Amino acid sequence: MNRPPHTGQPVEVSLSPAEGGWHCSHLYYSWNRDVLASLPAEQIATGRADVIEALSPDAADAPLRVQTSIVSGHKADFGLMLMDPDPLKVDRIHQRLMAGKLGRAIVPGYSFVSMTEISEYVPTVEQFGQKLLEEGETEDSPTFATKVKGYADRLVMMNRQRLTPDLPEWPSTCFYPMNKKRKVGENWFLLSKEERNALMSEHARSGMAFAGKVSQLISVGLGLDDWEWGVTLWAANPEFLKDIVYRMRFDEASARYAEFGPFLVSYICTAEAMLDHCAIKA
Ligand code: 76R
Repeated sequence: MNRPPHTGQPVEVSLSPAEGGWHCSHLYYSWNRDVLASLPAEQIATGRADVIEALSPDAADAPLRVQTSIVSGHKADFGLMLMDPDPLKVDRIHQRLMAGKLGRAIVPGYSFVSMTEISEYVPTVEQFGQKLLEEGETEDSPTFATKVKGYADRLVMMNRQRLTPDLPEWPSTCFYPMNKKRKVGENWFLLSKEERNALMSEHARSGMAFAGKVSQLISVGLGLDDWEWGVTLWAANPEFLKDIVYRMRFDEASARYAEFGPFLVSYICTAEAMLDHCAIKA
């Protein structure tokens, strides 16, 4: 990329998040059946190959994460979740889809652009130790040191997973954008850090009750898109998606302060399986 001209202090120019995180796009598309019906059979056959190639997670220039899914309901026919340190690598998938032989039949629907990050509410090792002391542990007990060390080790893994996530193998996924309210009397951003910490800690506890059933990724849309956060959930069974979202409605952080955008539920598959499912055939 060309470096933009700048004046004053030289600044480091880079498109990759400085914290080591990734750009993340959630993209949703539908098929235009009128256009499909007008295409000659060989164009559909080569077009299918174009889509499969564009969405191949193994292609040399593919973003580091490429996930295709079949969307339930009328909001879209298929969805993509793409992640890479380079936002243009992510965007290129969209352009390749549109430039392929089926491009005219693919209708972009909803998109959400965000980045991975480590939330400011993840307890530090010190805060974790402090909490243990408040819960009755003593600093000289052998369990205290073991628990603190255990958390410090887990934290390294958890931070890596937040910034550069491995996508779970589970088949059901759900995405929705959300804001924290800024209303007179109910303004998340005017709460003290202590108040927000307490609410987020209640939130995290109810999330952890779903360990082994639901996995989540919170990506940030602040400054990048219309909503502040993107919530991606993966579940071993779609029923768990409803269960966790219902449960969290009762957390004060959600009940009082959360606002939600559209929900998109989908089922992860290969590009080929998505094309078959959508009956894209010559
Ligand atoms: O990152 C961590 O796992 C530490 C604890 C934690 C944080 C900091 C956590 C845990 N979340 C955090 C931050 Mn969450 N989360 C949501 C939603 O539908 C709703 O009501 C809200 C949407 C779900 C379903 C969910 C699930 N979380 C956040 C933030 C960022 C706030 C900020 O930075 O200002 C948002 C917007 C948010 C929303 N959360 C968990 C879960 C689950 C399942 C967990 C447990 C994680 C685990 O066990 O791995």
